[in-house]
Amino acid sequence: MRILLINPPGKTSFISPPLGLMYLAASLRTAGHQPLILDYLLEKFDKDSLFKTINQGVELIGITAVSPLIKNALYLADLIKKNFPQKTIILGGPHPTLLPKETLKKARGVDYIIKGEGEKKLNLFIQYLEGKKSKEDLDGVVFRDKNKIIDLPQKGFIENLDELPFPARDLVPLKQYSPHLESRSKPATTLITSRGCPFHCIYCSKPAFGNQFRARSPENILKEMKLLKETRGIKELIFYDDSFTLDRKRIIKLCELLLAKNLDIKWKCETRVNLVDEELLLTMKKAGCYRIGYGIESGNQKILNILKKGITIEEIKKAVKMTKKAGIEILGYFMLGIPGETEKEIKETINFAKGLNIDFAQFSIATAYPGTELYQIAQSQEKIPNNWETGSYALTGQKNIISLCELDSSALQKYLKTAYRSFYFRPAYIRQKIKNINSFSDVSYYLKGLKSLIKI
Ligand code: B12
Ligand code: SF4
Repeated sequence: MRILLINPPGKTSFISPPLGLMYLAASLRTAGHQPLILDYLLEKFDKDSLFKTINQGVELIGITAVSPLIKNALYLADLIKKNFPQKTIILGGPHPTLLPKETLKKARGVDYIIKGEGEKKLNLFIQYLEGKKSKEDLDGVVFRDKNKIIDLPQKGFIENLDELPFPARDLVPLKQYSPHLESRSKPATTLITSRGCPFHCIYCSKPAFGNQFRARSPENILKEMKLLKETRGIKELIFYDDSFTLDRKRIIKLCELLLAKNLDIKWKCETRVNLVDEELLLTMKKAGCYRIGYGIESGNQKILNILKKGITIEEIKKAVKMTKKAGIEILGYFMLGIPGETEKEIKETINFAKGLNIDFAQFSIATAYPGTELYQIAQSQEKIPNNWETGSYALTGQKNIISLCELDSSALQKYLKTAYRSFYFRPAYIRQKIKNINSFSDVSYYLKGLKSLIKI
């Protein structure tokens, strides 16, 4: 079957290859189907060319949606349905997984929602369309039945991630993406090596992959890295795992393999401050890691506790010290405007960020995504207006934000700007960066990094 997978148009800070759709496509191909991908975050949306593609034998259309893009995803589904009423349209991804029934109620153009990890479920669903399976066999599918919405439970997660074929990167123009704050070496691309997270940060929506951590083996990761280097000349990799170092032994083993095979690829990752130690960081540095992003969030312990972040100010300081000692750059993520946060505590976070010895900082305004504990808190405090439309969630840097704290949204926006300016335009910071410049490529790296952050 010919299947078109679509990333809806919208705004984003960085345009990354759509790993979710590429994973789906790879599994579809293994099952003998012909998948195509249209990524409207990257390429300009053009109705005529979309219709032309659909007319070339496409039978099934799958659209992905994170919450900020749900409005656009539903618009696209309606548009396609109106023009191709006979085609089956499925919606998947984090937003419909979080709010399956509510989404399907609004989505006249959508026939089915598939919740959670899609690789196996989508193949099963196609077998159902082909008459090889019955409705009872379906997994995590939501559909209309007369006037009712039937929401079938998910039957579990994919236990062995090594079984999955590598993402179908050949279906997207890989070179055109710019995935993340400026890279040291080019070409760079992304990969993901684990799914699921056992922590409980109240702002996080992690429904697709659940609480149970599952990870690919070091050997399987090495195979993908090698393939990317040999077939595409990739020089840098960005790991998109939620907490890359959650299984310490796995990462040590991966680093040993990278060193033994002399892969010579630069890489960066994200993790939690309580999941690193000196030996691990030194090994990662030797194996090519040059930057770690830590979710630091706040400089105030009370706020970290409200967020249920499960880390302490001391752990943050210790991780920063060890990481710098290992020679690895640090990108700190911070959040402003948490419920219960005062103006004084927002200033404390900004000053904390400046006082830490970190190389980059990214500040965001706390956003309550549906399905999260933060959303429930915001709702109980009547911070979410009744007429708030699905899809108007704040993207970093957008103006239509809802303040969840005591400040109003324009004051919060002002603090966001202050945070960036006072972090990046400090004389001490500028002096430090100039001292680190060893070549023209270093100048270009810092300038481009700064430019992409200021755009946020
Ligand atoms: C890397 C990343 C980014 C990157 C790159 C995004 C990208 N295009 O790949 C950047 C930094 C740009 C980013 C930005 C944002 N992100 Co982000 N991001 C992630 C992260 C860490 C990994 C994404 C990924 O590659 N996953 C791996 C793939 C395999 O998973 P997947 O895409 O979910 O796809 C699987 C299933 O969802 C499902 N599926 C997906 N689509 C479809 C479609 C069909 C038809 C079917 C059947 C199934 C299906 O099957 C796939 C395979 O199993 C996730 C967290 C996570 N662990 O997933 C957050 C996450 C997706 N991001 C999130 C958020 C909130 C954002 C921002 C809004 C942040 C902000 N305030 O600016 C923006 C939105 C940008 C945008 N317009 O899209 C939330 C989304 C929550 C929500 N309610 O939608 C997540 C879940 C983080 C979290 N835990 O809260 N993000
Ligand atoms: S923010 Fe990160 S550590 Fe916290 S629950 Fe989400 S994925 Fe896990």
